[in-house]
Amino acid sequence: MTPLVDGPAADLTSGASLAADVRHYLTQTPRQLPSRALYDTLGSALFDAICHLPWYPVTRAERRLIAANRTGIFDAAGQPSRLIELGCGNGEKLDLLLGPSDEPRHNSVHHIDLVDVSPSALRGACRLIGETRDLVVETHPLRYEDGLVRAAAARTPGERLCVMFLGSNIGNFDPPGAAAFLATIRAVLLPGDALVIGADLVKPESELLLAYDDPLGVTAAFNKNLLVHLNRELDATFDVTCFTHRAVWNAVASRVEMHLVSGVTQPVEIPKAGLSFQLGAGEMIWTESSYKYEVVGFEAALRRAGFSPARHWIDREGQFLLLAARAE
Ligand code: AVJ
Repeated sequence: MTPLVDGPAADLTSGASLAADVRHYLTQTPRQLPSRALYDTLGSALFDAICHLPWYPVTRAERRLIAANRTGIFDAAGQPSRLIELGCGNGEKLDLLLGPSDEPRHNSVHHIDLVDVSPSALRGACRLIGETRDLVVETHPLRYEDGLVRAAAARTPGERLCVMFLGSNIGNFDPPGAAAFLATIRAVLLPGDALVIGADLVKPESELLLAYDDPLGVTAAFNKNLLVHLNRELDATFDVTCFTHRAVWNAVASRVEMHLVSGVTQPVEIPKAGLSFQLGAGEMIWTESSYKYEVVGFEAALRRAGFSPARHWIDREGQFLLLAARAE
Protein backbone atom coordinates (compact mmCIF):
# COMPACT_ATOMS: atom_id res chain seq x y z
CA MET A 1 0.00 0.00 0.00
CA THR A 2 1.33 3.43 -0.92
CA PRO A 3 1.66 5.81 2.01
CA LEU A 4 0.04 9.10 1.11
CA VAL A 5 1.35 11.85 3.34
CA ASP A 6 -0.51 15.12 3.47
CA GLY A 7 0.97 18.52 4.21
CA PRO A 8 -0.57 21.22 6.42
CA ALA A 9 -4.04 22.46 5.55
CA ALA A 10 -3.00 25.98 4.55
CA ASP A 11 -5.51 27.13 1.98
CA LEU A 12 -3.81 29.79 -0.10
CA THR A 13 -6.87 30.54 -2.16
CA SER A 14 -8.64 32.05 0.83
CA GLY A 15 -7.82 33.92 3.99
CA ALA A 16 -5.11 36.33 5.01
CA SER A 17 -2.54 35.40 2.42
CA LEU A 18 -5.03 36.00 -0.41
CA ALA A 19 -6.04 39.33 1.13
CA ALA A 20 -2.44 40.56 1.32
CA ASP A 21 -1.74 39.38 -2.22
CA VAL A 22 -4.81 41.11 -3.62
CA ARG A 23 -4.09 44.31 -1.74
CA HIS A 24 -0.57 44.44 -3.11
CA TYR A 25 -1.51 43.82 -6.74
CA LEU A 26 -4.73 45.85 -6.96
CA THR A 27 -3.04 49.00 -5.70
CA GLN A 28 -0.42 48.93 -8.49
CA THR A 29 -0.74 51.15 -11.56
CA PRO A 30 -2.21 49.73 -13.74
CA ARG A 31 -4.26 47.61 -11.37
CA GLN A 32 -3.32 43.94 -11.32
CA LEU A 33 -4.41 40.73 -9.65
CA PRO A 34 -2.14 37.77 -8.84
CA SER A 35 -2.57 34.98 -11.40
CA ARG A 36 -2.22 32.38 -8.64
CA ALA A 37 -5.65 33.55 -7.44
CA LEU A 38 -7.17 32.14 -10.64
CA TYR A 39 -6.95 28.65 -9.15
CA ASP A 40 -9.77 28.16 -6.68
CA THR A 41 -11.75 24.94 -7.15
CA LEU A 42 -13.79 26.26 -10.09
CA GLY A 43 -10.72 28.00 -11.56
CA SER A 44 -8.72 24.77 -11.48
CA ALA A 45 -11.62 22.95 -13.18
CA LEU A 46 -11.87 25.68 -15.83
CA PHE A 47 -8.13 25.46 -16.45
CA ASP A 48 -8.49 21.69 -16.94
CA ALA A 49 -11.24 22.48 -19.48
CA ILE A 50 -8.93 24.95 -21.26
CA CYS A 51 -6.40 22.14 -21.69
CA HIS A 52 -9.02 20.25 -23.75
CA LEU A 53 -9.73 23.18 -26.09
CA PRO A 54 -8.57 22.69 -29.69
CA TRP A 55 -7.22 26.29 -29.61
CA TYR A 56 -4.98 25.78 -26.56
CA PRO A 57 -2.08 23.66 -27.83
CA VAL A 58 0.20 23.93 -24.78
CA THR A 59 -0.96 20.88 -22.86
CA ARG A 60 -1.39 18.62 -25.88
CA ALA A 61 2.05 19.47 -27.25
CA GLU A 62 3.72 18.89 -23.90
CA ARG A 63 1.84 15.64 -23.32
CA ARG A 64 3.00 14.33 -26.69
CA LEU A 65 6.61 15.21 -25.85
CA ILE A 66 6.39 13.53 -22.46
CA ALA A 67 4.71 10.40 -23.80
CA ALA A 68 7.33 9.96 -26.54
CA ASN A 69 10.37 10.57 -24.32
CA ARG A 70 9.61 9.07 -20.94
CA THR A 71 12.91 7.20 -20.60
CA GLY A 72 15.00 9.93 -22.21
CA ILE A 73 13.69 12.52 -19.77
CA PHE A 74 14.68 10.48 -16.71
CA ASP A 75 18.06 9.65 -18.25
CA ALA A 76 18.80 13.31 -19.04
CA ALA A 77 17.80 14.17 -15.47
CA GLY A 78 20.36 11.65 -14.15
CA GLN A 79 17.81 9.07 -12.95
CA PRO A 80 16.71 10.98 -9.84
CA SER A 81 15.28 9.16 -6.83
CA ARG A 82 13.29 12.16 -5.56
CA LEU A 83 11.01 14.36 -7.60
CA ILE A 84 9.43 17.69 -6.73
CA GLU A 85 6.76 18.98 -9.09
CA LEU A 86 5.88 22.67 -8.77
CA GLY A 87 2.36 23.59 -9.89
CA CYS A 88 1.38 19.98 -10.56
CA GLY A 89 -2.29 20.85 -11.18
CA ASN A 90 -4.29 17.65 -11.78
CA GLY A 91 -1.08 15.57 -11.97
CA GLU A 92 -1.83 14.17 -15.43
CA LYS A 93 1.52 15.13 -16.94
CA LEU A 94 3.52 13.52 -14.15
CA ASP A 95 1.28 10.46 -14.37
CA LEU A 96 2.09 10.22 -18.06
CA LEU A 97 5.81 10.64 -17.42
CA LEU A 98 5.83 7.90 -14.77
CA GLY A 99 4.02 5.60 -17.17
CA PRO A 100 1.48 2.83 -16.59
CA SER A 101 1.93 1.34 -13.15
CA ASP A 102 1.73 -2.21 -14.50
CA GLU A 103 4.72 -1.69 -16.82
CA PRO A 104 8.34 -2.33 -15.79
CA ARG A 105 9.82 0.76 -14.11
CA HIS A 106 11.93 3.01 -16.35
CA ASN A 107 12.98 5.27 -13.49
CA SER A 108 14.27 5.08 -9.93
CA VAL A 109 11.93 7.60 -8.34
CA HIS A 110 10.65 6.54 -4.93
CA HIS A 111 9.53 9.84 -3.38
CA ILE A 112 7.43 12.59 -4.94
CA ASP A 113 6.54 16.01 -3.55
CA LEU A 114 3.62 17.77 -5.19
CA VAL A 115 3.38 21.55 -4.74
CA ASP A 116 0.32 23.53 -5.81
CA VAL A 117 -1.72 26.47 -4.48
CA SER A 118 -4.95 24.62 -5.27
CA PRO A 119 -5.92 22.08 -2.59
CA SER A 120 -8.57 20.59 -4.89
CA ALA A 121 -6.02 20.03 -7.67
CA LEU A 122 -3.55 18.55 -5.16
CA ARG A 123 -6.05 16.04 -3.84
CA GLY A 124 -6.70 14.74 -7.35
CA ALA A 125 -3.02 14.70 -8.28
CA CYS A 126 -2.04 12.86 -5.11
CA ARG A 127 -4.62 10.16 -5.83
CA LEU A 128 -3.66 9.85 -9.49
CA ILE A 129 0.08 9.60 -8.83
CA GLY A 130 0.16 7.58 -5.65
CA GLU A 131 -2.80 5.25 -5.65
CA THR A 132 -1.49 2.54 -7.96
CA ARG A 133 2.23 3.07 -7.51
CA ASP A 134 4.74 2.01 -4.92
CA LEU A 135 5.78 5.59 -4.16
CA VAL A 136 5.68 8.00 -1.27
CA VAL A 137 3.65 11.02 -2.36
CA GLU A 138 3.64 14.16 -0.24
CA THR A 139 1.46 17.18 -0.98
CA HIS A 140 2.27 20.81 -0.20
CA PRO A 141 -0.61 23.29 -0.59
CA LEU A 142 1.85 26.16 -0.82
CA ARG A 143 3.29 28.70 -3.20
CA TYR A 144 6.15 27.46 -5.34
CA GLU A 145 8.92 28.94 -3.19
CA ASP A 146 7.57 27.72 0.13
CA GLY A 147 6.73 24.25 -1.21
CA LEU A 148 10.12 23.96 -2.89
CA VAL A 149 12.08 24.83 0.23
CA ARG A 150 9.98 22.54 2.41
CA ALA A 151 10.20 19.59 0.05
CA ALA A 152 13.91 20.00 -0.67
CA ALA A 153 14.75 20.21 3.03
CA ALA A 154 13.51 16.63 3.45
CA ARG A 155 15.99 15.11 1.01
CA THR A 156 18.44 12.59 2.42
CA PRO A 157 22.16 12.55 1.55
CA GLY A 158 23.08 10.61 -1.56
CA GLU A 159 19.72 11.06 -3.22
CA ARG A 160 19.51 12.80 -6.57
CA LEU A 161 16.78 15.38 -6.79
CA CYS A 162 14.82 16.53 -9.81
CA VAL A 163 12.57 19.58 -9.81
CA MET A 164 9.87 19.58 -12.47
CA PHE A 165 8.25 22.81 -13.59
CA LEU A 166 6.00 21.87 -16.47
CA GLY A 167 3.12 23.35 -18.45
CA SER A 168 4.89 26.63 -19.18
CA ASN A 169 4.15 27.78 -15.65
CA ILE A 170 7.46 29.68 -15.87
CA GLY A 171 5.64 31.86 -18.43
CA ASN A 172 3.71 33.62 -15.66
CA PHE A 173 6.95 35.28 -14.45
CA ASP A 174 8.35 38.39 -16.10
CA PRO A 175 12.02 37.99 -17.15
CA PRO A 176 13.55 39.32 -13.90
CA GLY A 177 11.06 37.22 -11.94
CA ALA A 178 11.88 34.12 -13.99
CA ALA A 179 15.62 34.68 -13.46
CA ALA A 180 15.10 35.06 -9.72
CA PHE A 181 12.88 32.00 -9.55
CA LEU A 182 15.31 29.82 -11.53
CA ALA A 183 18.02 30.97 -9.11
CA THR A 184 15.78 30.01 -6.19
CA ILE A 185 15.38 26.51 -7.65
CA ARG A 186 19.13 26.26 -8.26
CA ALA A 187 19.80 27.29 -4.66
CA VAL A 188 17.99 24.25 -3.21
CA LEU A 189 19.79 21.86 -5.58
CA LEU A 190 23.20 20.22 -5.40
CA PRO A 191 25.49 19.88 -8.42
CA GLY A 192 24.19 17.07 -10.62
CA ASP A 193 20.57 17.50 -9.53
CA ALA A 194 18.13 18.20 -12.32
CA LEU A 195 15.49 20.61 -13.52
CA VAL A 196 12.93 19.50 -16.10
CA ILE A 197 11.07 22.51 -17.37
CA GLY A 198 8.48 23.22 -20.05
CA ALA A 199 8.17 26.49 -21.96
CA ASP A 200 5.70 27.57 -24.60
CA LEU A 201 7.36 28.88 -27.77
CA VAL A 202 6.58 32.06 -29.70
CA LYS A 203 4.01 31.45 -32.42
CA PRO A 204 1.89 33.59 -34.76
CA GLU A 205 -0.25 36.20 -33.02
CA SER A 206 -3.53 34.86 -34.45
CA GLU A 207 -2.85 31.44 -32.88
CA LEU A 208 -1.86 32.95 -29.53
CA LEU A 209 -4.99 35.09 -29.39
CA LEU A 210 -7.24 32.09 -30.10
CA ALA A 211 -5.43 30.14 -27.38
CA TYR A 212 -6.12 32.88 -24.81
CA ASP A 213 -9.51 34.09 -26.09
CA ASP A 214 -11.21 30.93 -27.28
CA PRO A 215 -14.52 30.86 -29.21
CA LEU A 216 -16.22 28.83 -26.45
CA GLY A 217 -15.47 31.49 -23.86
CA VAL A 218 -13.82 29.07 -21.44
CA THR A 219 -10.76 31.28 -21.00
CA ALA A 220 -13.05 34.28 -20.46
CA ALA A 221 -14.85 32.32 -17.74
CA PHE A 222 -11.50 31.27 -16.22
CA ASN A 223 -10.41 34.90 -16.10
CA LYS A 224 -13.71 36.34 -14.76
CA ASN A 225 -13.89 33.61 -12.13
CA LEU A 226 -11.01 35.37 -10.39
CA LEU A 227 -13.54 38.06 -9.45
CA VAL A 228 -16.10 35.45 -8.36
CA HIS A 229 -13.37 33.98 -6.16
CA LEU A 230 -12.61 37.37 -4.57
CA ASN A 231 -16.30 38.16 -4.09
CA ARG A 232 -16.71 34.90 -2.21
CA GLU A 233 -13.49 34.77 -0.17
CA LEU A 234 -12.91 38.45 0.57
CA ASP A 235 -16.51 39.75 0.41
CA ALA A 236 -15.49 41.86 -2.60
CA THR A 237 -18.25 43.62 -4.54
CA PHE A 238 -17.07 43.28 -8.16
CA ASP A 239 -20.07 43.31 -10.53
CA VAL A 240 -18.89 40.33 -12.59
CA THR A 241 -21.61 40.89 -15.24
CA CYS A 242 -19.97 44.19 -16.22
CA PHE A 243 -16.53 42.79 -17.08
CA THR A 244 -15.19 41.54 -20.37
CA HIS A 245 -12.19 39.32 -20.94
CA ARG A 246 -9.38 40.67 -23.09
CA ALA A 247 -6.29 38.87 -24.36
CA VAL A 248 -3.47 40.91 -25.89
CA TRP A 249 -0.23 39.78 -27.57
CA ASN A 250 2.53 42.13 -26.47
CA ALA A 251 5.19 41.38 -29.11
CA VAL A 252 7.81 43.67 -27.58
CA ALA A 253 7.63 41.87 -24.24
CA SER A 254 6.90 38.48 -25.89
CA ARG A 255 3.90 37.81 -23.70
CA VAL A 256 0.17 37.23 -23.90
CA GLU A 257 -1.61 39.40 -21.35
CA MET A 258 -5.02 38.65 -19.90
CA HIS A 259 -7.05 41.59 -18.67
CA LEU A 260 -10.50 42.14 -17.21
CA VAL A 261 -12.13 45.29 -18.54
CA SER A 262 -14.83 47.02 -16.53
CA GLY A 263 -17.64 48.15 -18.86
CA VAL A 264 -18.97 50.70 -16.37
CA THR A 265 -17.77 52.95 -13.59
CA GLN A 266 -18.25 50.90 -10.44
CA PRO A 267 -17.38 51.27 -6.78
CA VAL A 268 -15.46 48.27 -5.44
CA GLU A 269 -15.29 47.36 -1.78
CA ILE A 270 -13.02 44.56 -0.60
CA PRO A 271 -13.52 44.67 3.17
CA LYS A 272 -11.31 41.69 3.98
CA ALA A 273 -8.42 43.27 2.06
CA GLY A 274 -9.10 46.71 3.51
CA LEU A 275 -9.68 48.17 0.04
CA SER A 276 -12.23 50.56 -1.34
CA PHE A 277 -11.87 52.24 -4.73
CA GLN A 278 -13.62 53.24 -7.93
CA LEU A 279 -13.07 51.35 -11.20
CA GLY A 280 -13.54 53.59 -14.22
CA ALA A 281 -15.52 52.63 -17.34
CA GLY A 282 -13.00 50.89 -19.63
CA GLU A 283 -10.46 50.47 -16.83
CA MET A 284 -8.53 47.22 -16.99
CA ILE A 285 -7.25 44.85 -14.35
CA TRP A 286 -4.24 42.87 -15.55
CA THR A 287 -4.63 39.30 -14.32
CA GLU A 288 -1.97 37.23 -16.07
CA SER A 289 1.10 37.26 -18.29
CA SER A 290 2.10 34.22 -20.34
CA TYR A 291 5.59 34.76 -21.68
CA LYS A 292 6.50 32.92 -24.86
CA TYR A 293 10.09 31.86 -25.40
CA GLU A 294 12.65 31.13 -28.11
CA VAL A 295 14.89 28.10 -27.49
CA VAL A 296 18.18 30.03 -27.44
CA GLY A 297 16.90 32.70 -25.06
CA PHE A 298 15.44 30.11 -22.72
CA GLU A 299 18.68 28.12 -22.57
CA ALA A 300 20.61 31.32 -21.89
CA ALA A 301 18.32 32.12 -18.95
CA LEU A 302 18.95 28.64 -17.53
CA ARG A 303 22.73 29.03 -17.88
CA ARG A 304 22.64 32.39 -16.13
CA ALA A 305 20.85 30.71 -13.22
CA GLY A 306 23.57 28.06 -12.83
CA PHE A 307 22.15 25.22 -14.91
CA SER A 308 23.63 23.47 -17.90
CA PRO A 309 21.01 22.38 -20.43
CA ALA A 310 21.43 18.62 -21.00
CA ARG A 311 18.78 17.80 -23.58
CA HIS A 312 15.68 19.31 -25.06
CA TRP A 313 12.67 18.17 -27.02
CA ILE A 314 10.45 20.19 -29.36
CA ASP A 315 7.27 18.89 -30.96
CA ARG A 316 7.01 18.61 -34.74
CA GLU A 317 4.88 21.75 -35.01
CA GLY A 318 7.44 23.75 -33.04
CA GLN A 319 4.86 24.69 -30.42
CA PHE A 320 6.50 23.70 -27.18
CA LEU A 321 9.92 23.20 -25.58
CA LEU A 322 10.65 20.60 -22.91
CA LEU A 323 14.12 20.84 -21.45
CA ALA A 324 16.22 18.87 -18.99
CA ALA A 325 19.08 20.74 -17.33
CA ARG A 326 21.56 19.85 -14.61
CA ALA A 327 22.67 22.01 -11.73
CA GLU A 328 26.33 22.96 -12.17
C1 AVJ B 1 -1.01 27.34 -16.49
C2 AVJ B 1 0.10 29.44 -16.53
C3 AVJ B 1 0.69 27.76 -18.12
O1 AVJ B 1 -0.30 30.73 -19.12
O2 AVJ B 1 -0.95 29.30 -20.61
C4 AVJ B 1 -4.32 29.28 -19.74
C5 AVJ B 1 -2.68 29.50 -17.75
N1 AVJ B 1 -4.14 31.20 -18.83
N2 AVJ B 1 -5.14 30.13 -20.39
C6 AVJ B 1 -0.88 29.70 -19.44
C7 AVJ B 1 -3.68 29.98 -18.77
C8 AVJ B 1 -5.04 31.28 -19.84
C9 AVJ B 1 -1.49 28.82 -18.35
N3 AVJ B 1 -0.46 28.37 -17.36
